[in-house]
Amino acid sequence: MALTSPENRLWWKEHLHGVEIVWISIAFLWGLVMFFTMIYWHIAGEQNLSNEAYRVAPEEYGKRVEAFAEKYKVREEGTTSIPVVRPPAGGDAYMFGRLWEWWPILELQKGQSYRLHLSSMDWLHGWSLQPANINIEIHPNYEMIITIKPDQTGVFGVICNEYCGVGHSQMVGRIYVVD
Ligand SMILES: [Cu+2]
Repeated sequence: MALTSPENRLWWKEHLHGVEIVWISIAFLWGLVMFFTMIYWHIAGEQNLSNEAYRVAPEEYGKRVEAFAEKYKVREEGTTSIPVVRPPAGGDAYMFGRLWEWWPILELQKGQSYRLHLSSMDWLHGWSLQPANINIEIHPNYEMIITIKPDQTGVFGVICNEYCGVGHSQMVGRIYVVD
């Protein structure tokens, strides 16, 4: 009974029944199978993104994104004059999320790869690229970097998929992919 202390307190020296050994072995081996399946599927199934994460202060990240937008801006769009930024092919692209927008708009070239830096200025947001359905959680103080290579032209939407307040549903960004 569990209410009284066991006779033999050295539980790890207790005799194990054969059937217990079998169950423990099966569970352990199955755990190993699932662990290696995760690694295998990451590579073979291209299921999860390989990303890098670095610590960064939001103010500092914001300055880098603004400098990036300033340098490569090609035009402005909308009533809020949001810059459309065209980073050099093969280079770095930056975007941040904040209450309640994704900034700036990016214009990428099809077939070129980019290191896309993402972070939040204030709160937890979810960077969700549609319709490609690529999803990354965006935290303040962390800079996530994913390598992307757009394989089709078009207009892609970025929505926020982590509820972040009253403006959450209006938190829509954009990425253009051109030839
Ligand atoms: Cu959000």
